Amino acid sequence: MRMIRSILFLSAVTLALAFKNPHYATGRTTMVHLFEWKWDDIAAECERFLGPRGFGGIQISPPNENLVIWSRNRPWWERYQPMSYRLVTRSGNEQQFANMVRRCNNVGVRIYVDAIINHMTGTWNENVGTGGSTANFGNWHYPAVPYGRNDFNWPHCVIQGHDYACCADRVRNCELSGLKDLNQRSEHVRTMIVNYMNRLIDMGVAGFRIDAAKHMWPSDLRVIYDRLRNLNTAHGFPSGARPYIYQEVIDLGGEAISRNEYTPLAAVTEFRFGMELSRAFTRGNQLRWLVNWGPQWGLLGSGDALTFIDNHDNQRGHGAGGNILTHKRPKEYKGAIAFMLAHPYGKPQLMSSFSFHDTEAGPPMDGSGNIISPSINSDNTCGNGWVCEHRWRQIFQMVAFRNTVGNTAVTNWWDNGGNQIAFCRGTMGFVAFNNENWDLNQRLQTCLPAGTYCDVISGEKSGNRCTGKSVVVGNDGRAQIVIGSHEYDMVLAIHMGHQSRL
Ligand code: QV4
Ligand code: CA
Repeated sequence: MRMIRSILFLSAVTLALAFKNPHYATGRTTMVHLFEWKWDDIAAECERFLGPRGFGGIQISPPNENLVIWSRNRPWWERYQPMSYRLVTRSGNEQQFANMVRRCNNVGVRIYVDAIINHMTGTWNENVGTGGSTANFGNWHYPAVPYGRNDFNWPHCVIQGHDYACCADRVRNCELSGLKDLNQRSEHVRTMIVNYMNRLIDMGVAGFRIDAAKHMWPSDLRVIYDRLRNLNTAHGFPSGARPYIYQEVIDLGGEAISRNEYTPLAAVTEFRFGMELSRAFTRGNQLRWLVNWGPQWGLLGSGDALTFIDNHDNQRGHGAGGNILTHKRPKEYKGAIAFMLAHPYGKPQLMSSFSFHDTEAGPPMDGSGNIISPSINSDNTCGNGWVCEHRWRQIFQMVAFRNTVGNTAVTNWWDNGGNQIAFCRGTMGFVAFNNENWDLNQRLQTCLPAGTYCDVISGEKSGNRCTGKSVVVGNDGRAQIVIGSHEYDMVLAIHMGHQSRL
């Protein structure tokens, strides 16, 4: 009896953890959302930058066919209007997709697919997909899947703003801004979705972002997840590995639907994370309070949380929660990103954007709507309208910091009682932040062996010297740490990796 009970207990634990492992290559910790990138460009970026720099994975834009919306000049959000599960979009076709996944996996970088399985397109005047498919909106007919009337939720209704507070069933069974709402209790719908996701798994992807997960019943999602195949061992995954699944549930509190309904299934996007850190790094809160950052702040358990500062929605005022830091406030943004990457809580995701003024505008494109590739400048930053935050030194160097410090704990927390803080990660790394109007100039414990280290924020190691600040650690582990309030960045970071240690 006791044995049966412990077997049952163990299998419940394994089930709960099953979809929460990103299956990064050894020593990697961080993924980046390459928003609206083309597959060929991603493959090249894996080989020339992400692989060598130790990135763990990439969230890609939805790979399935979407409605072409010229009446709005091809907004970025047309990709959230599915026409079919054919792998043809402005990012590339099926062959280019397969090629990207193989080339990225070969250099240790995993691919995570943004899966839109809650709905199909809304009704529009135009009616051709990126793969040439058409639909009959009035009949809820999507022949390229195929879906028909019986595959959608009835009676027809549209989610109203106040539904989020009162009515979970309406949030899940009505349309999200007019997008035709699939019924995931339909056996045919389940089969079509599972076939789509399994095809991607066979092609070597490592997992999925579940778009609009809040708008689907957890019990239906569980059936779908359980039918997914294990990751493809021919792409280097261990046998028996389940896909990594992180569900988009925006839960800032006070709604009928809670993120806790989804954590028993798989990981969840933790939107409170970026909201709180944005507030702290814009001085809406003092950095010293971050001493107990994590669940004590009302955040999810660390293993359940996909963490980020901004995403493709809230960086442009879509979705929920305003005042999120983005690349448009670089000093504060890099501070918040550095804290995310230096602190052990959560599984971090970086945002990599195209620049925009118009919040609806699509990616850089030519007159025919083709996406223009990012160019790479001599200083390794991007051009042609691409921001490429992941190529900012202060950001990619902190990815290396996180990889180096591994599972070490936060120790030797120091603060000035306000907006200057510092801490060690075991004996592997040290980081300091100055978000005051005056300089930080303190002799602090770095927990590192005596020696000279290059600060990876103000510069980098070049041969046997530092292009930015050097930090000399004494035999007692202490070093003089200086971050002027008018410096370009508010962070200083040193660690045991070859990028920092002289
Ligand atoms: C319009 C009207 C509606 C009307 C409808 C009638 O606004 O009132 O009912 O026409 O046809 C676009 C337009 C929107 C339009 C809609 C329907 O912006 O005006 O409705 O299409 O055709 C992205 C954008 C949306 C966009 C959608 C589809 O953000 O603006 O809608 O793509 O193209 C909640 C959810 C959360 C969601 C978030 C944005 O809980 O799940 O809102 N986040 C995800 C994605 C997001 C995406 C979707 C979900 C939908 O991250 O990018 O929405 O797939 O918080
Ligand atoms: Ca729904």
